[in-house]
Parts: sequence; C-alpha cells; structure tokens
Amino acid sequence: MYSCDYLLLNATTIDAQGQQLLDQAIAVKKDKIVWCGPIVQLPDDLRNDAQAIEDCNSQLVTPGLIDCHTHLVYAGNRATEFKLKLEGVGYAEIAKSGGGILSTVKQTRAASEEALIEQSLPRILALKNEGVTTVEIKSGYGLDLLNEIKMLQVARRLGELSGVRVQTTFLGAHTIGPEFQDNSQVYVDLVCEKMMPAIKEMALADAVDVFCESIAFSLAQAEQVFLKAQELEFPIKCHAEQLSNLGASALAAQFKALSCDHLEFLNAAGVSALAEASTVAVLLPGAYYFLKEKKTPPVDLLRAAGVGMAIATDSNPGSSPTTSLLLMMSMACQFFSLTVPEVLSAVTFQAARALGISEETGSIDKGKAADLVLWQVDDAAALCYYFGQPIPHKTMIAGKWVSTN
Ligand code: DI6
Ligand code: FE
Repeated sequence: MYSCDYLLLNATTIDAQGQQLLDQAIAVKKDKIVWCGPIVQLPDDLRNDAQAIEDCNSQLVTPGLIDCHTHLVYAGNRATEFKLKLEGVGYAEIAKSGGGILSTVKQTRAASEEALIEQSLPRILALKNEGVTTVEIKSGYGLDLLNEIKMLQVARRLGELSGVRVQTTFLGAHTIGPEFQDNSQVYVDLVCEKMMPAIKEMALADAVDVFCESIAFSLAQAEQVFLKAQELEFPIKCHAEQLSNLGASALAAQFKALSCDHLEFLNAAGVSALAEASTVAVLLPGAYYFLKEKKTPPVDLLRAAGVGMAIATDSNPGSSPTTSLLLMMSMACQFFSLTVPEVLSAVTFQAARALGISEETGSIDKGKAADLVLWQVDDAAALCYYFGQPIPHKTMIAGKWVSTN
C-alpha cells in the first residue's frame, strides 16, 4: 500500500496570498492533496512509501489556475466589426450592418450544439494549455430558454471533453432579447419566471449573473433577478460599474454576491459594500484594453478595504476576444498596478472564492483537489513578467497529469 501516489519534492510554491514559499513538499493521493509543507517536516512514511517521486529542483508549483469569468461558448466572431470601428464607422451603423452583441446572439442561436462545441472547445483547450484547471462559463448569447439551455449544456460538455473543471453561470440577463427590444421588462419577467426556474430544475447552472448597466439592465431589474435567484438558492454574481456607476455592486453585496465584475467605475461606497459582504472584485483587464477604457478600477481602495481581487479573461467576442489568462496577469500588473503576489492570488485563491469553490480548489492545502501546475521557472514573478509567450509547464487535474500541447 503506497502512502501517496505522487510526492513532489523541493518545490517553490505559493500560499493563498500569492507569497512564495521555498523548499516545499506536496503529497497527492487519488484526487487530493494529502500533505504539504516544508520539506524538513515531511513525515517519513510519505517519503519512504510514495509510488512516484518528482524532484522539482526548486521550480515553481502553483495551484491550477482558475479563469473565473468567461463567455467562451459562442458562435462566429466580430472581427469585421473591429475593422469597421477602426475605419471610423459608428456604433449605430455597425449594429445596422449586423454587428454588436445581437449578431453573436443570432449566430449562437443558429449554431447546433455540435457546431458550438467545435467552435468553443479550442478556447477552453487554449486556457488548459496555459495551466488553467477550472473555468467559469456564462450563458447569455441565447436569450431564450432553449438557446440558454443549449449554451449551458455545451459548457458542461466542454468540461467533459477537455477534462477542465467547468462552473456554469446563467446570464439570461446579459442583454435584452431581440424579440423584446421595446419592452425590456417583459424580457426580465421571462428570465425570472420561466428561464431561471427551468434552469434550476435541470441543474444546469451553478450561479446567476446580471449585466447591470445603462445599455443593459437597470438596478431595479437587477434586483428582480437577484430576488428570484435568492428564492431558487442560486449564488449571485454581477457585471457591475463597467461603463458607469449605477450602484450595482452595493445592491449585489446586499445579496451576499460571490463576486462583482469589471468595476472600473466603482466608488468608495461600493468598495465598502464589497468589503462588508466579503464579495470578490473580479478585474477584467482584457475588456479594459479592448474597449480602450481610460478609467482603471479603484485598486488602491479595494486593497485598503481588504477586498479580495480576482483576475479573469472575460473571453468573449465583443469586448475581450482572448484566451490567455497569463496575458491578463501581465496586464493586471501593468494597467492596474497589482503586485505579483496579488496577481497570483487573483488567479488561484481569489478566483476560487469568486466561484464559491475555495473549499475544493484554488490553493495548495491538505484536503483540496490535486490541481497543480509545475512550471519551468524558479520565481513566480515570471508568470507575470512574460507576456504573449508560452511558459513550459506540466498540469495535474484531480491528481492526474493531463496532456497539454
Ligand atoms: N460586458 C462586456 O463587456 C461583454 N458582456 C458584458 O456583460 C460584451 C459582450 C459582447 O459584446 O458580446
Ligand atoms: Fe463578462
């Protein structure tokens, strides 16, 4: 009988705060971490009876990275729209020529489940190839019950096909369905009274999200969605203060939201509300970059208030067409002035908190899932320092080394 399946020795690891720890050992049995700590404290039975020992030679071992905010299930792309924008074509004209979020809705509705899988699988595999072991995927390009169900089923299927842990979020309130352009309230009622209960019944979503913004849903409509979500016992997330300050974060915090996301226009009152509710602030530097936003999220205030900060790709065709979490980590340092430990915590422990799964994964702790990445670097800063460049590594998900390209 082996004491453990894998014993990693001489590893440089990080703790939940992203601080580097030297000369560590990690023991894995089945799908869990069964021991971790300074190598000098390693119990003899683990050292003597391990089935396989890997000497890390002081190289970095992190928890599997977590991308806690994506919309990576969608059909088509908006490259033409991007080209037109650069040529000075206005928003209304782009919408008229078939661009904008509703063009993605149209293409996603028209795509079969198989076609959606075919187009979206490369995106989750690209994340996996960077050491990402958990991905959150939102619906929100279906905007009717059948197409929202289709998106969430595809998201779950991507988890099975890729071996990456997938957490799904119902974002029926992403934008107003095309059939309801002149009456958003009818659409919100549909989201609350028909879609959300059906999705609960089918156990297709782990959380509910709303895009609360002048161009999307009002504060009152967001509250209606949150009340229904609470009734159905869905954890809550919110796209908040991305383009203006509506006070969505304070509202979401009243509902003990897991996270509020974007937050460029968050003010001091919103920061206090997040701190009070232990809600995670999810920062999305890809959308900030792609939309040429000028205002950065209030990182100093968040830091001073002790609000946990996570970073994610927001992978979507309209505002963040990327599948690189490592690039987002570099951007979080350069655009938002996060420190290296903050960034490492942001894509591990804080990202797990933003998904409500920090008891299961997101840090190297006894009892947690053996989701680990062994990087060929000796300083964790290298993960933030390189950009747009692959970093050689090996990934373990639930105690199994997984193949990456
Ligand atoms: N905020 C965004 O930036 C994206 N969704 C959201 O809630 C935009 C999505 C799109 O344009 O397709
Ligand atoms: Fe988003």
